Amino acid sequence: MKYLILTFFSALFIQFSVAQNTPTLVPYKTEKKVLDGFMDKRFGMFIHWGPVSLRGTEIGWSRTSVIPKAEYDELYHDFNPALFDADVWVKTAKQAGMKYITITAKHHDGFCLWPTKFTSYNIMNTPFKKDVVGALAKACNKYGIKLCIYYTVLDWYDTRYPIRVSDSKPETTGNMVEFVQFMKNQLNELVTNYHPYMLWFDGNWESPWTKDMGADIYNYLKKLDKNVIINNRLGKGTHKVMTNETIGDYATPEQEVGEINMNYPWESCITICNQWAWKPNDKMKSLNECIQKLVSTAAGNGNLLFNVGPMMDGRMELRQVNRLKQMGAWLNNYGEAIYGTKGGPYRPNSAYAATRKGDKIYIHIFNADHHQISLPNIPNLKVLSAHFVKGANLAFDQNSTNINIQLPNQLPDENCSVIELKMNGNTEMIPLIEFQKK
Ligand code: FHN
Repeated sequence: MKYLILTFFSALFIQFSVAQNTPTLVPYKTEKKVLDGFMDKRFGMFIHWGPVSLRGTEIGWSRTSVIPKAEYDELYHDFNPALFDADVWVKTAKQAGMKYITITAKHHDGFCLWPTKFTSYNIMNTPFKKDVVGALAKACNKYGIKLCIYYTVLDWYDTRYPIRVSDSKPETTGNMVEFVQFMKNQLNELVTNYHPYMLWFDGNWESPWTKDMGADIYNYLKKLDKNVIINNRLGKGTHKVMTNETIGDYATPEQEVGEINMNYPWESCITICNQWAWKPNDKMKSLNECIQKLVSTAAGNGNLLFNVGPMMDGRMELRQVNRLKQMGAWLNNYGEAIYGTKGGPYRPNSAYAATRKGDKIYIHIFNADHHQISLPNIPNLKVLSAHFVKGANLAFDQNSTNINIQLPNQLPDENCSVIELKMNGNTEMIPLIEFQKK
């Protein structure tokens, strides 16, 4: 009954907004406790995959610019990733310390990795003939990893969407009313059949898409599942932060660590190599860079969605799997300083970063060129102890201006050592402080 009343007033609210010719706002937002649970996870796997892996060029973007459109759109006839094993992918994410997986169910090229009833351009019409999204959903459930789905707004394949190639003039043959209904039909399939924890929208920057369409889709999804988390790419404008053009629950800086922000949730999406989809011999980030991206994101109070691009045969590259295993080994030691923490109280910089949880502050050391760390003092809180996480106690002193911690010649971790400061009170409300690097 309660839900019926809410739906009635939501519809009335939307009716009123449209009648007033004002943008339709979203009457229902995802609950804070659901978003807090998402932010506690801190680390997820992004997967960009599709028939384009047969060529090793960028998904969506290489259609026309690198591979002639007609040729790109026929690749699915040869797509047969016989070595695809959803359990292996999910176990790889789990071993890396990742808590959720986001798969490109449909990218800008319009190809669908699930047996959708609403276009024949899908995985069931390839030699592979298996439901990739369904297999991942099953494996995620088996291994306790959250399944999330990437779904692009812009679809350069489906002629109901007016734009055929990025930056080209919209075709008059397009029909956005029909296209939005097509989106709703597919999103209903995805939410009803796979119950994703989060939906990662993309492609909202082209002219046919409007903020009102985004609000309509957001409201539609909230009626299907009030707890599904939705990123900020259903509205218009920047992804980097939340603005009044935003429709969605959290901000999505891309290929960079977002600015520290204690006011609303955000997640940086970054590639382990350079390309989103698999590219032979692509340059892969060093372990040091991978760990520092993860730490700096958590220290900024955000999540890291770290992208891998599986190969045409369904395997992830061994070098990428091994890099992720190394990240998992680091998290086995220092995960308590990442998962379930808040960013700060010190603003991250190139030498140090900080996270906090209850009466603990974690100081992450990227490079310490001295045998002492000197932190600005935190008024009204006293340091009770200092030690490396899972390691040796450290000498420290505290005065009205500084907390000084003595460091050994040899730090425990060459990429990022972590110190736990136990304080005599809760640390989570301390206002942000600049580090001072001596
Ligand atoms: O165009 C896409 C790109 O291919 C990739 O999917 C990234 C991931 O966030 N999003 C868009 C670029 O902003």
